[in-house]
Amino acid sequence: MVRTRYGYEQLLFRELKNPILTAADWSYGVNAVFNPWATLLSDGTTLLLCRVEDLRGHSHLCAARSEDGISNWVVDPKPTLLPDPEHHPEEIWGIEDPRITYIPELGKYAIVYTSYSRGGPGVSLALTEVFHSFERMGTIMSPEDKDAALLPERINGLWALIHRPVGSFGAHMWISYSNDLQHWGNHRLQLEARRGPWWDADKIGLSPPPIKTPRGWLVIYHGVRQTAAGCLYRLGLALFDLECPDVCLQRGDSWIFGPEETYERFGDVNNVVFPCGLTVKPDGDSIILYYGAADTCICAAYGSIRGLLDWLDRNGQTYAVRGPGGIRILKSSSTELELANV
Ligand code: BMA
Repeated sequence: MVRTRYGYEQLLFRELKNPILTAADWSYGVNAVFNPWATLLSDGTTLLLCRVEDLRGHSHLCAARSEDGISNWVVDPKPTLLPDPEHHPEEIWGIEDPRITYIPELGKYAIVYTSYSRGGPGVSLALTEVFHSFERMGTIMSPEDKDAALLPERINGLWALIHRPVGSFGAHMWISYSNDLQHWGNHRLQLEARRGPWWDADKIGLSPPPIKTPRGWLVIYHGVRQTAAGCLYRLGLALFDLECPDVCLQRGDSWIFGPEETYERFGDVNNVVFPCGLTVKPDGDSIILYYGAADTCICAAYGSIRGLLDWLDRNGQTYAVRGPGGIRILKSSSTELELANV
């Protein structure tokens, strides 16, 4: 077992060349590049769709491509997807943090992103086949809501969207269902932010789209701890049932990755690691996680799906189990978990 300098088990290993992309790699003037989504194209090229913050503070999305996923990036010479406030007023203050899912049934990628409206950040959807032209479907979740992604396949005949609305009872992860990708219902609380001093108290959100494994949907989520010195963004793990993704099977109590290196600790927003995408190697197990560091630059870290699942087995609490008779819920909320631990 490898331990980080803080003594906890290391599951994600930083690329030594981090940061792999910065604002200096863009041919037009930008303030910061961060929070990228990632995929491996059919020819093996890695494509990142990056959040790019311009010199007004508004964001758009821009693609960068690399043969090895680490170096020699070819960045689109102009923005790949700009806000379109004329037709979509909800994008007036920019578009941010894309989480993209390839949907085999449609033969298209579904880009779910934050659209920053005058009423706050909401969730929008666009479809694309090739990342050159985009079919916008508009807002699918009204503000305040973000950190959303689609599952790649229908669940019991319905599309499923994970998202993170903010309410007076905190910012928790929810899952909603739709039969046309436009109208959403059957809203269910999927994973609660914990409370008090927890690393994931008050505010959590999906990081990359869930990874489908034989044991369930593996979710890397971010937790936000508010401190007197500002927020700390760290990553944790949870596993959800394949057929009922609103049911959490396992969740880790501790974070698995947090800001440690200078490029994560200091930037426009200090102490942030924020992935929106990852690639899985042809072995089906090795991953490269792509994340924004300190809302300033883009970094990569290596891990393994098996390693993440093993860690959950050793360190996670079990919330529910699926047996021959169906799902048995053991604990229904993090609040009960807290009480059980007292
Ligand atoms: C979140 C999102 C991210 C950002 C993070 C830290 O709410 O807006 O885009 O990286 O805050 O500032």
